[in-house]
Amino acid sequence: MSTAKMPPSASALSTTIKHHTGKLQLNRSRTFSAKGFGRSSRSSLTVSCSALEVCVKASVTAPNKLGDCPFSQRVLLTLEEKHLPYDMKLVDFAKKPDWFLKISQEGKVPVVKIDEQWIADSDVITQALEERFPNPPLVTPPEKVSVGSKIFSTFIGFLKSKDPSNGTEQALLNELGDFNAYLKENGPFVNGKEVSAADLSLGPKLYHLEIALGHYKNWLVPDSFPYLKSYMKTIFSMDSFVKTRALPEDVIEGWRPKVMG
Ligand SMILES: N[C@@H](CCC(=O)N[C@@H](CS)C(=O)NCC(=O)O)C(=O)O
Repeated sequence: MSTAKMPPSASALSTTIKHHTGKLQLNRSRTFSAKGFGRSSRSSLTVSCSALEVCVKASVTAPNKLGDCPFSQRVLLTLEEKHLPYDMKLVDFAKKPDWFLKISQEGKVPVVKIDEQWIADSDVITQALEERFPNPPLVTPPEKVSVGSKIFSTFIGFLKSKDPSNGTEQALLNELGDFNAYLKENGPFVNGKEVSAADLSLGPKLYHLEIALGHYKNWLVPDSFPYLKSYMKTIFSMDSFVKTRALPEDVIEGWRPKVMG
């Protein structure tokens, strides 16, 4: 976990984009609305609060735009779905600024400042956000957390493969088929009717899969997986997803070294 302090202003090599429409909800025994302090039935206190700082990858194809990191999008989706205001700091990966390398020792995004501490890794960040800002809850029950968890690695295996018959496509089809069958029985989301943390992790990965395999392998998710296709359509059209998604051109550029290498 990275815990260094960031200087007050962002470096010339980064851009800050503000998303301040949300309110923070802190866990309390009573609920008061912000206006007039009327009581409501929920166990939280709603207060306006300063924005959380989040470092993400900058676009390589368009100035001052979010880049192509699925782990960063997962964190941004969590912030959006929890209605938390945030300032997005775009990090230029071609020349990572010193202030960023001080707060992220591995030089990786995302990193988020929570309670004056910089936290790295989307697993750790989303867990910390859930604990610090529990409303609305996005928890996926432990027995469902690993659903679809092998899709991303099998997608990368297939994307990188040069030999069409080496089994990597079939490995991906097996994972996607299992997930399609799971959604048929348990969907429309991983935890049933409501979006939860598992969907916010899987959604950006499936977005990368669709764009990268479409571009580099002319490959589409088969029609024989209708529940998966419908899942992808639903997640990709959520307001929070549209607001936080990478440009397709950036996704394509981001995967190019893996495909060529
Ligand atoms: N396990 C980490 C992975 C983060 C990660 O790999 N981020 C990539 C961008 S998507 C990165 O920052 N790579 C550093 C680099 O390419 O220089 C997480 O879940 O946050």
